[in-house]
Amino acid sequence: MRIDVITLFPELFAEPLRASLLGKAIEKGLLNVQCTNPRDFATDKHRTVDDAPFGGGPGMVMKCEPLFAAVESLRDANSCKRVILMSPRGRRLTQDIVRDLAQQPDLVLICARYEGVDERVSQALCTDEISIGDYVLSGGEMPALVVIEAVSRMIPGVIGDYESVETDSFYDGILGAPQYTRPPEFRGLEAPSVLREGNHAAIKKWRRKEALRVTKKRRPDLLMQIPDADKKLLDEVEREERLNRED
Ligand code: 4GO
Repeated sequence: MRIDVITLFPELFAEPLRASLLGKAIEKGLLNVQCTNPRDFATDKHRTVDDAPFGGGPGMVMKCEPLFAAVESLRDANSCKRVILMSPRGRRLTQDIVRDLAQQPDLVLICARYEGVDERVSQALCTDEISIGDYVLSGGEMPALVVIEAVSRMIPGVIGDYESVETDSFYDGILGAPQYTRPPEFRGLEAPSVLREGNHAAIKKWRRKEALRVTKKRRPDLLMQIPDADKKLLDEVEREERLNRED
């Protein structure tokens, strides 16, 4: 997959793309990330990329021309079918959106700075506007890195052991089950014995049940569309919780 990032600060991408899984994905040729600086497409002698907002107000707005020119310069290397503006006004990123983006052959991610971009950028240049959560950052670079990392791990071959993707939180819409490793007992805290007894059917059921338990406690909104098999397990969880309350 090819990802083009439009950013005034390409240096923010160097280290995160070198380390760990992303570095390996790039090394293996599974992922190609290229930064394009809109400043290189400014035509005046000061290389201006921003201007004062029409109507007045604080700060500066990123101009249309350098952003359009930067994206249009990619037309050969990138289909530009999905041009995504990272913005707190966007659709909130979910694993479903990540999965959809991971199916694309290429993506363009636009990182805003200052007070944001001229509205005509989101209107006529971008196909999507995505937010990584309800908070404001000084630029879209960290959100773009979040998208790159989330999307990359869904590309076959990026994570050697694909099974580990399938046990992630949100993989099938609910939170992940608790995990334990050695030692079996730490400062009086025990790892559940079922995980150490080698009964794989029992382990599978325990994990599913605990995943449902933690989801019910922390994110009940995610339980709206679980399959019937899970509803039975959730009933068991609820019965156990009632019994615990009684004694
Ligand atoms: C995206 C961009 C937050 C997000 C941003 C987010 N802040 N929640 N800041 O995904 C306007 C200028 C947008 C800086 C940018």
